Amino acid sequence: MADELDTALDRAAELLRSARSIAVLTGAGVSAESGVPTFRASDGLWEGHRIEDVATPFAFQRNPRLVWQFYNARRANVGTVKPNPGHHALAKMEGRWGENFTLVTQNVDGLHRAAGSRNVLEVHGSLYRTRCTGCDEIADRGLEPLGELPTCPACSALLRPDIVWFHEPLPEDVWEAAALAAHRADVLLVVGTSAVVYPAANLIPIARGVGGAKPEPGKVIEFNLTPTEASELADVGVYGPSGQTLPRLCERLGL
Ligand code: BJW
Ligand code: ZN
Repeated sequence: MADELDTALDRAAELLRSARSIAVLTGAGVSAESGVPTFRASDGLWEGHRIEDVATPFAFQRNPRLVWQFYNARRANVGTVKPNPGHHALAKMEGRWGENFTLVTQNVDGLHRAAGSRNVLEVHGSLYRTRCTGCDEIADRGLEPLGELPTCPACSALLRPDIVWFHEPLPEDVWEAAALAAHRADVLLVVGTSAVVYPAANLIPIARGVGGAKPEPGKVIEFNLTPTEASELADVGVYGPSGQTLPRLCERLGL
């Protein structure tokens, strides 16, 4: 088993050494070792509610208090956690590839930036920000407690978390930048995501050039505990906790 992991890490390092442009897609698994719960683990519930029942615009219309309870609990949790060695390894890699390294994250916890990553595209929004349901103003509120039904200082309308819920479009400029990074990438790392949520999961076929969109298909390397929906399109699968496997990859790259 250890041999299999070593072989996969060797192959991953070899692909990366010859890559000019790298994109990364991360999901909740990269933050699991920091103590942030993932979405689709065996219980996968928040106080008995499925994520699909609290993370939609319809849920917010129906019961904004419940939805704010969910997000205030998540904001409080994120205030107690720190980036783990997996986040730090990705920040180190950006140091080596510079502007040719783009980190696309589905996470809303801010831990990649806290680890020092700079070129970060948050495609599902951020727990740090609020958006006004009246005037649309977006504000960075850090992790300060926001109360049960926070309102806009400018127009008094109800605030919502600046998070992309199911049935909502991703922010267009952020999504376009993410798709371009995947299209340009020689290698895409897919880290800690079940790859079942779209359009984020489409970055994998985009990087591969499925449909003939790229002269030279990009390589895909998956880092997860287990194979996922992404595995079929992956050239290499590195299975183990990303807080351990990503630092081992960095060692092989001399970082
Ligand atoms: C480790 C580890 C360790 C653990 N080391 N690994 C039917 C078919 C296809 C699509 C749809 C459909 N019905 C609806 C849709 C569309 C829908 C969708 O994709 N649904 C699917 C579930 C089927 N998508 C949308 O609605 C999107 N919008 C959209 O399509 O808009 C269209 C539109 C256009 C124009 C106008 C209007 C609309 C929006 C999607 C937004 C998703 N948002 C969420 C909630 C955010 C709320 C919040 O955070 O509070 O984002 S859903 C939730 O899932 C969250 C995550 O970012 C996202 C992805 O989850 P992730 O990160 O992959 O986590 P997990 O838990 O699933 O996986 C963790 C993985 O880590 C596992 O694999 C573990 O093994 C691994 N792991 N420990 C390494 N130590
Ligand atoms: Zn307002």
